[in-house]
Amino acid sequence: MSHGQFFLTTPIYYVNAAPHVGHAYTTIMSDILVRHHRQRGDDVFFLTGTDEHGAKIARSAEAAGRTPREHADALSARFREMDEVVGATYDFFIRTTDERHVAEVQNVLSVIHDRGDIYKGSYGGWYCTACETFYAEGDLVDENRCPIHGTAVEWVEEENWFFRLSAFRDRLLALYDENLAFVLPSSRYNEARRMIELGLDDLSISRSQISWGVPVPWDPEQVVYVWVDALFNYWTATRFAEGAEHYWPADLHVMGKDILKFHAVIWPALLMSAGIELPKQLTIHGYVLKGGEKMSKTTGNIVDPFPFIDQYGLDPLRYYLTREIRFGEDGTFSAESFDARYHSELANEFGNLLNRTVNMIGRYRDGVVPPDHGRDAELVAEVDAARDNVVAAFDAVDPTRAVDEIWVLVRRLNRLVEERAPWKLAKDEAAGDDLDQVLFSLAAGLRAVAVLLWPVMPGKCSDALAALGHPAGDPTLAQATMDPGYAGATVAPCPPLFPRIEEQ
Ligand code: ME8
Repeated sequence: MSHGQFFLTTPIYYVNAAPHVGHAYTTIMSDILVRHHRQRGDDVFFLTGTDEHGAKIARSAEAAGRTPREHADALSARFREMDEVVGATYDFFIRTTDERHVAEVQNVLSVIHDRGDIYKGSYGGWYCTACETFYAEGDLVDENRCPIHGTAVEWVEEENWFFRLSAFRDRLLALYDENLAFVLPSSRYNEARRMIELGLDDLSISRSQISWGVPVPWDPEQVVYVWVDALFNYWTATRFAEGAEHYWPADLHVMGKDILKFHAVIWPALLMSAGIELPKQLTIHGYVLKGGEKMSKTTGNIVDPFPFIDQYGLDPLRYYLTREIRFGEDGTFSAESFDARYHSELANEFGNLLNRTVNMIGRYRDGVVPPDHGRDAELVAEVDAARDNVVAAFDAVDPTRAVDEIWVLVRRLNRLVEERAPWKLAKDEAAGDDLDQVLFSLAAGLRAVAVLLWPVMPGKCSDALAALGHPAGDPTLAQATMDPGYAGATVAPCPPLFPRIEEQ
């Protein structure tokens, strides 16, 4: 197994409103990816944070009767709280109002300016403040509405500093040609490549009419366009977070499809200009929908994750999001499908099987995992294959497929218990070795399941491993095997992992 470095980022979220399931989704998927990499022995750096400058934040602060700084402090804290509630094991939380970030953004922009890639020009266009971006007339819906938020755009005209994005077309195309996996999934790679092929307009990278931002170093009357300020967070964090310098370039930027262009086109061009090494890969996921529509802080169509955590616990939410919403595609969050997966998959297929196994080992073998008589070679191969398939799914940045692979094993173990009926073997004195074997196979198979599933449900899988007599501590991938040395472990009966939830 390769041991390497793994630097993963989430988008830095706008502090215009409180987090919802959409943000929790990106952060949870990212957390699952980094936990898996830690299991493989990789040296992980997991970066997240908040995007705190720009007109969008200034206006929401005003509406809340606060200064932008007070507003950013209050809402950035809410995002940190979300991280804690969803179990995100980030290594550093960056805020773009951090003076160290501001200084680094100014330095790097000066480099781009010195290279001759920035010039002064005037610009007029339709601006959506919720997106913090200009739209071409043809992209608007209902004549003057933003295609993402459906809110009215504004005509903004000013003299700004421009980045020569158009000059990077060929270099960007070369990047895409050399690295066919630069953007995942391939449909998003194609979409980004098409944007570049069609030709790129230069990008206005400063604003004169707002003051809440990073001052342009050579023209402090203007502030840096919030997206440029924000994109650089991935790099600036490695400049000032303690011990983080060696992690650049990022291995994986994770994000939703709404911000593809910024990351797949503008970001690499800015880095090329600044002479900074490019990130290795971007992975783009779909939207978590509510009632068929994208959740959005701006439109208020949201699902609050916290009540689901209160009712079912955190790990079921992490599991549900991974399994129900195919990574890379849009998917609908609904209370009904949540409840159905909780009861049929978690409570019945996984939780019940664990309880039955532990109880049978208690009843028939005094709580000690019996020896492996080597009669289940097929299952040994299946567990090895499941582990390899999970690794391959994570290499392809597909946590949904990883869980699907694990679930094949869960169902296999459920069939095993029905086919071999240990309760019948227990009545037959001549079947002692057969009973040993099925109990060993069930316990060792479940142990492998809990190890593989641990990045998705760290709390519940740790409980399962404790019940199975596995030593405490974060499990490593190498422990997902049918190791005969596991025999002799002492199981510990536990309450149901996923208690039934009565409808309220
Ligand atoms: O765009 N489904 O911040 P943001 C899935 N500050 N993911 C969702 C989602 C949904 N319904 N809603 C939000 C910004 N997300 C910028 C980013 S990065 C340099 C700057 C997730 O608060 C998804 O990851 O609008 C999406 O890309 C991100 O939140 C947008 O968060």
